Amino acid sequence: MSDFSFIKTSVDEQVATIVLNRPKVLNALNRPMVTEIITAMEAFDKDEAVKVILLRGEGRAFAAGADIDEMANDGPIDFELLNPFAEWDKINFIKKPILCAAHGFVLGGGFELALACDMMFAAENTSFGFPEVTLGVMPGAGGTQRLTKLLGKTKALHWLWTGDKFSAKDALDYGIVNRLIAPELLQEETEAYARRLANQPPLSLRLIKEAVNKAVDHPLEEGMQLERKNFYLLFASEDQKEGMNAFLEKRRPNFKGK
Ligand code: DAK
Repeated sequence: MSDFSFIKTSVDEQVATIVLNRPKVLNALNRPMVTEIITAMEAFDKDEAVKVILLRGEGRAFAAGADIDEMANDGPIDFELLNPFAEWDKINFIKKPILCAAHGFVLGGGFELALACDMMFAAENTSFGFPEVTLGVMPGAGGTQRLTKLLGKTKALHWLWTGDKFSAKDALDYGIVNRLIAPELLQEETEAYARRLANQPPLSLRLIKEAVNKAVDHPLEEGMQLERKNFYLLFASEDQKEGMNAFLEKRRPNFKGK
């Protein structure tokens, strides 16, 4: 995967990293860049050597939003014909854990991309926000929905209506961010966490992800049924036998993802 123009990718110790790489424009997300991110995610999702996907930004920001230059002259028919949301929707189908290391600015579409990840770690100096309202538009790639599910209606409306930026501390208090980290340690600590997940049994991670996502959007009974199905399924895995035998034999398990 070396043919990318707007991202960089690498794999180390079963952790695949995707780096947003348009630092001169604070990683503003143009359409080819979004396609590259999704292409890389889908390839890593199928790659047996990868257990966890990590997303971060080069330069001063994670991403300061969608590329305003690119969309300034767009009309609704352009969107209908280009169908750009189809690309974004594909993130929802990635089965492996996706971690986001956020820093600098996490705005607009950049915030929507970060919220589409499973967990977010943020540098203490990060600013979050949805400034779309100040441009005469509104978030369109899940921002109103994901923010409201996390914050509740009244807080979400405040940030979406004003377009104000909020701090990393606010993001932590709202449950948007898992942990705040000193900026110089963000990459190292997020990678360490990713490696920790990479050593967990991969089938458990993916079926837990599916069940937890079900809890966000569906009634309890439906979620419980999926949880039970996934629970049964894991007893068909070699890793279940290995994990339980290792416990009984008082040794460390060697998980294979099978
Ligand atoms: N788009 C294009 N260029 C951007 C950009 C953006 N979102 N954000 C920053 N840049 C560029 C700046 O124009 C500047 O370029 P030069 O002038 O150097 O050529 C360079 O990055 C550095 O930015 P600044 O000089 O402004 O840096 P400052 O530190 O002074 O300010 C800032 C940083 C983040 C406060 C400021 O750059 C800023 O306000 N940026 C815009 C933030 C914003 O409004 N973002 C929301 C965009 S709307 C969709 C999916 C999603 C979306 C839309 C459609 N589909 C699937 C259809 C999402 C929409 C949005 O995100």
